[in-house]
Amino acid sequence: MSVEVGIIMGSQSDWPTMKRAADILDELGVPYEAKIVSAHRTPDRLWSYGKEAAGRGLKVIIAGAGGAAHLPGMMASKTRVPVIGVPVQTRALSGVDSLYSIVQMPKGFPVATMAIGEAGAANAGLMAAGILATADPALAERLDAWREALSASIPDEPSDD
Ligand code: RP5
Repeated sequence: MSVEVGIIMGSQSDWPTMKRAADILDELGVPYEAKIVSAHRTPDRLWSYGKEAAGRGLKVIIAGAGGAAHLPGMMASKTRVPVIGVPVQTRALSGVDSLYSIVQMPKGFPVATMAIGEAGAANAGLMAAGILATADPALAERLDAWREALSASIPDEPSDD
């Protein structure tokens, strides 16, 4: 079966954040590919990736970028494959720049925008798994179990430790 989730990011420096999405997909047994595709530094790569995404069998694209974060939106403009955007936390503006760059898409080209940083990347992995689980009962069971385990790990009361 072809890989159905593509994780793309603007730079190698985004990988520590985007790896949180990959970790979740590993935990849930969802195959993925991870690529560096920069809207500014490798625009031709972005164009080819978007042009070929649906034909290659990708079902969801998780796109993370920081600063002037045009990657998720540009990818959404080039493919009908759903794009989940992850605003990478930046030093200068703490990722608010990334968030605003990703979230304010014009009507017609949606990007499902997550929270800033690692929590957003992890949630992007969960969102991608949830989308695939609508047509994959075995994955749906694994995702339900993952969610139940998380709930079960939360203590009833706080401790001083
Ligand atoms: C963006 O610029 C990338 O997504 C990254 O978050 C940011 C900084 O990139 P580097 O200068 O660290 O390569 O395009």
